[in-house]
Amino acid sequence: MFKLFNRKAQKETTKAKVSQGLKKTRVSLTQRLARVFLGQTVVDQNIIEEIEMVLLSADVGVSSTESIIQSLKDALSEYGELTKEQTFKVIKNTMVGLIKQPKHKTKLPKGHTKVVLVVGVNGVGKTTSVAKLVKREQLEDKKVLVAAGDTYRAAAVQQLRTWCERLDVPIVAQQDGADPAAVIYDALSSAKAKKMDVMIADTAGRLHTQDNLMNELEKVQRVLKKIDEHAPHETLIVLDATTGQTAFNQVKVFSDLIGIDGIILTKLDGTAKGGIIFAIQDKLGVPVKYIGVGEGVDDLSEFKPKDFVEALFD
Ligand SMILES: Nc1nc2c(ncn2[C@@H]2O[C@H](COP(=O)(O)OP(=O)(O)O)[C@@H](O)[C@H]2O)c(=O)[nH]1
Ligand SMILES: [Mg+2]
Repeated sequence: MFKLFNRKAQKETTKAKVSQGLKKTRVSLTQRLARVFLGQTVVDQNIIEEIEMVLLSADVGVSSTESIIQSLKDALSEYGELTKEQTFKVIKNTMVGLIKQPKHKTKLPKGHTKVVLVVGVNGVGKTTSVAKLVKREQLEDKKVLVAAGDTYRAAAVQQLRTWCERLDVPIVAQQDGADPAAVIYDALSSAKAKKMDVMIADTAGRLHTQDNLMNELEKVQRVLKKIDEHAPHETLIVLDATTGQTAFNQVKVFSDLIGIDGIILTKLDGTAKGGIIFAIQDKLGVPVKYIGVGEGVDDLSEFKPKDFVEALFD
């Protein structure tokens, strides 16, 4: 009962955090859209063009913007004129429709340890996201073990250790320069021996070359399969929403070489260009699974298109 209450309270908090985190994008988007309507109650062709500019400047992306504009044109020709409210409604509905929902994951058999591999370039928020994912699993009463797969920088293991101490979860780590595949392999063996529900592995974002990094991640995936042929069950790429277009190239490189199941889009709280989420879904076809809206462990939310769009406008 208490737990149920806790979870409900947690959901409310998360909702508020998402709304707070999207404030910059919301203010930019809605204020600029409202300005387009200043003194007018109906939409005509000129206004539609101005709306197009606002959407593009929020990084919604060319083809997503085109879809939204087409919906507005269709609605306009059907109804002759549109109020501001009707216009917002068309924009919101089209935005929700643009986002493909991830296909349902097959449930793991009971007693199986789920393996989650967190990848991405340096500084995007991988280690912080690992901590946030741990917290989410804990709220679901899952037992979690963390693997310190970023052995490239000394500070990386310490940063993860600090999080794990705070969250009170076991961590498997070795000295700097250790083979990440060996660390993560050990971590999964240990997680299985301890009957953990989930093992989450942090990884390095930079090596001497990109080829090195990809080879290393490939090796990690390969050795995990020696223990569980289906592992990793999820390879998630972390992207920094404030970096704009470069994020697209990162997904392309990682997904071509190691395969990606989903995206964690971080730092949405730090940008007015949260519209990038539409461009990502549209262009990459890789689902956004979580969004990061702050530096704390509670600042991660499952990405739900409808809630996201509501938060963008309300
Ligand atoms: N504002 C904000 N900062 C974040 C978020 N996620 C991570 N950070 C910060 O980004 C910086 C780099 O994060 P870190 O997890 O070390 O990145 P890594 O190099 O990919 O492991 C840290 O200062 C984090 O606190 C987020 O969603 N919002
Ligand atoms: Mg890190």
